Amino acid sequence: MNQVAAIVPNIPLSTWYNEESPNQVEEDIAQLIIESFAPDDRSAFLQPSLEDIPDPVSLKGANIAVDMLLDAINKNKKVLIVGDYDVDGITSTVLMTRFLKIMKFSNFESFIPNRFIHGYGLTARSVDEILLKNPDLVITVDNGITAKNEIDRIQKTGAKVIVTDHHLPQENSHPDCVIINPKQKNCSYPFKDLSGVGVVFVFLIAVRAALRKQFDWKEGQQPNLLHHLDLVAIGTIADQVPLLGLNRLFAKYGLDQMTRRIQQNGADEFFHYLKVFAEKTHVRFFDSNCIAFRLAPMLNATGRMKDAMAGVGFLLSETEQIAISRYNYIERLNLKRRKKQKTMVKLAIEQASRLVEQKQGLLVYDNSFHEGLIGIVASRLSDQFNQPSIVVSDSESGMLKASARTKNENIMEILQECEMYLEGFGGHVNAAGFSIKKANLEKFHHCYTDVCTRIMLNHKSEIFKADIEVKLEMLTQKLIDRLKMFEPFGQENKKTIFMLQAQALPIPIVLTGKHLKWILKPDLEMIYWNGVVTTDYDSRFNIAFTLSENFYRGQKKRQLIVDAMVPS
Ligand SMILES: [Mn+2]
Repeated sequence: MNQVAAIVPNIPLSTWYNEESPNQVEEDIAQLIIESFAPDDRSAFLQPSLEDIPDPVSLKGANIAVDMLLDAINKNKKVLIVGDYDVDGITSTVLMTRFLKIMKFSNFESFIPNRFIHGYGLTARSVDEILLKNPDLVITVDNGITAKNEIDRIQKTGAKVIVTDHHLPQENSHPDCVIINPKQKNCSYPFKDLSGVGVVFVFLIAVRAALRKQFDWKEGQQPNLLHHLDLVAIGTIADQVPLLGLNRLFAKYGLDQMTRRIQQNGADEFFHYLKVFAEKTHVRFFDSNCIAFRLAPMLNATGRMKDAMAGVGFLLSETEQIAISRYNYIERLNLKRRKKQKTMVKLAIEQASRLVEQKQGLLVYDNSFHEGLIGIVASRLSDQFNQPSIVVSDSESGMLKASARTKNENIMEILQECEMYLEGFGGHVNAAGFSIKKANLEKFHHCYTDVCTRIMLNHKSEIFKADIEVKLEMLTQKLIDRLKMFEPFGQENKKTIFMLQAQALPIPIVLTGKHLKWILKPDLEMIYWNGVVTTDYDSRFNIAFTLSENFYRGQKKRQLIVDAMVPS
């Protein structure tokens, strides 16, 4: 963010601060933040309640899928759960598995395609593997919505298929089977943005309601699905779906539950993984950062480096001993992943540095790049160079695979303009992937940099938008405590970016040669990661920052984490 020309707050101090009632500052700020959300989303911050989970009767396909699953359970038919190799897919698979285990049903298996053996997702080779297992009923979780041909092939053997997914359906690849996906046509489930594991959870609510009719459960006998929100929270946060509405509810209650579980003595069935993870990583409470930066990368490393079933196995560990040995295995994969990633990032940055002066839009390729890590590396380039970034690798299929990331530009629009060189692409506004023939790479590269250069000419020197302007003396512990009501933070519920005008700053301490730290008060610090060193700290600055708390050696400090700093 070095090219920031000015910082502008959405809500300037003069529009909200009332000097006559300064005691209300925390409440006023909390109110401003609540009002920044759409009216429908506000209540989830005030009194979020699990009672608010909408009834799955409106979930299209759920009724018939419930009958199919209960029929399989009652007749002891062979059930196969087919997951996806990322954290959402892993937790979805584990949630289905836990449920069947609780039902004392054992004639099932789970399978996640191994990208090194079967390719990515439900490929022809995945179907070969599925058919070898002779299933009567296949349930896909977090995948399947675009696998029409593959699912046709499974159904031709007489097996039945239920697709549960949350990805966007495409008209020409829509499977011809029972589908549960809030994004499909004519589904009136009110909440559309569920993760894959969220969809499974809501489906299981419907299954349990049907079971309640079948069995005469006494108080306390029926399976309590709410005990399994740990998995829903992990998948929801890791998949970066908007953390609002129902997703926020799942994440908030799931994280609270996880924290409570590691504080108890011993672990209940299913939760050995949690205790072991917390002990090994010295985690004392769970928040979205802990999931996004510690647990999710570990679980992802299994699918990226080896086999996502190792992640499933870890989450299902039956004893503490088993959990420890599986943790150690996964942590080794994760270290391998980090090492490989470090080498890739270094190479990618070297290449990018040579390109950066020429045209807008970065694209790097090396035949040593690991296909499973190109997305992470593209994110790093986009963070560092603040430009659309594409990382290309060889792949098993012989085609090149690429991952693209942007911050301010719409990558899908950029790719559309160069579509003629691509073999297929898909994704979201700021993240996409595509495959391309090696012979087309150079032509695509030209097209892409031309498009980026044209688009980015329009916003050369940037205005950094902050949310609320405050004064330094407002940044109290009381404010930090009040803002905790907005946790967990994530997609579409980001930490508030404050802005303040500083008159004169003390000389900063330079940490490890590149980070800056100011001690503003004994318990208040300001940190600027990779901060730009200027010598003129006695001038006035506009500073954009988020507020944090830091615990170090038993001491609690308030921290301002700087996003941008501009002389005013
Ligand atoms: Mn997903």
